[in-house]
Amino acid sequence: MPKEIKNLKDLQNTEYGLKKLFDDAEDFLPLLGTDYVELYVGNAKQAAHFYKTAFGFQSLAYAGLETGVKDRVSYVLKQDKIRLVLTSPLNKGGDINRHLNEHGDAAKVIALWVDDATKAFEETTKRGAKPYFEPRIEEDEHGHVVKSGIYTYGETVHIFVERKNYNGVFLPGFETWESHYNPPPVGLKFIDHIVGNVGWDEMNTWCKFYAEVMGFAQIISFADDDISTEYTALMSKVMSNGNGRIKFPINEPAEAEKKSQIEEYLDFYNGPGVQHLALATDDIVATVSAMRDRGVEFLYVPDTYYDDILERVGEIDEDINLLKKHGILIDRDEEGYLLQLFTNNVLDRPTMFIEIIQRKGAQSFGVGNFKALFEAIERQQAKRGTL
Ligand code: TYF
Ligand code: FE
Repeated sequence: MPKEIKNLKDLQNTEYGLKKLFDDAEDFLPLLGTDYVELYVGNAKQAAHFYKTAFGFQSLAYAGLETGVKDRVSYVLKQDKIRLVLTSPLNKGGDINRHLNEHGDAAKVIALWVDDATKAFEETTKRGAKPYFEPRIEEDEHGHVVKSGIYTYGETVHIFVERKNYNGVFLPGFETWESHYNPPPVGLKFIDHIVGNVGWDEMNTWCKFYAEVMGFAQIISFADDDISTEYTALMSKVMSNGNGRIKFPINEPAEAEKKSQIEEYLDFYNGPGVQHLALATDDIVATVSAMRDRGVEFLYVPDTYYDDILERVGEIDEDINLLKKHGILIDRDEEGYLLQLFTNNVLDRPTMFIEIIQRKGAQSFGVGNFKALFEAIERQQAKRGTL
């Protein structure tokens, strides 16, 4: 069992660094990376068009009536290492329709790339994970994959994907999606982290789940003194796997003068679920400016944020006026700095949004921006009448 680390300083401290933390014990759940994220949506064809046009994703694969799938349709999009699957039901009834009715469009699956999906299932279920489905082989003319699945918070699931014996375009059952419409990428590279919102007093339960069931360690904690009450009402802890490729911050609502943004999420989502996907770029100004041109709406940050910014973050490589023009936020920690900003909700319900992040050394999550960020979120909440 990994030790708990309370804050980022402890992480830098080699004694508690991630590597050291996991050296002692064999990692019982080695994860190679995020395999894909699957969203259940009301209209996958139109959602795919949106993620291509606005976010620069490329057409990759398709499954549906034309490929022999009768009950659902899935479009798979790709940008560098990020794969997004958009799935809609084709008939009435069934679990996807029920899920859509309950949660609206939603990130249902966070799929994790593993070497051994059978062992991943055994190791996690014997530590208490609730099974989603048992290990199974899926095959076509390009080879076979092994998949298994477990539940995490709410109705969200992790699917383990073992693809070492597969060389098809995505997964068995999918065909290459040839499209004549191919807007260029905007420079998104990989998934940096995926955040879950859980219910009142449930943060520690789910951090414990990631520690005990999945062998993750806590790398950061934002408690009341950092962020809640004065500005917004939430607490957050970041869980990471052993190689640091998978980072899952977990938020819970906290009591404050204003209604917690997490509570608003829970009300509209009807329970715990994915709050944001953070997508990494290595040129945030270019990425954000392309996304703005293509219709993506970002949270509005007032110009005053930039008044004393250089005193707070010190020397940075970027032109501060360009950052200001695009509303990009900056934060520094002991290791370096990071640049980030957040879209407005990308769904009809005020549930999920996307973060764009560029790390320049910093391995933290932008705590210095929380005041400006949460005030911006609260302005949106006020417009919705949910503050
Ligand atoms: O992932 C994070 O921790 C940052 C900050 O409701 C954040 O992106 C935390 C909570 C939240 C929105 C952003
Ligand atoms: Fe984030």
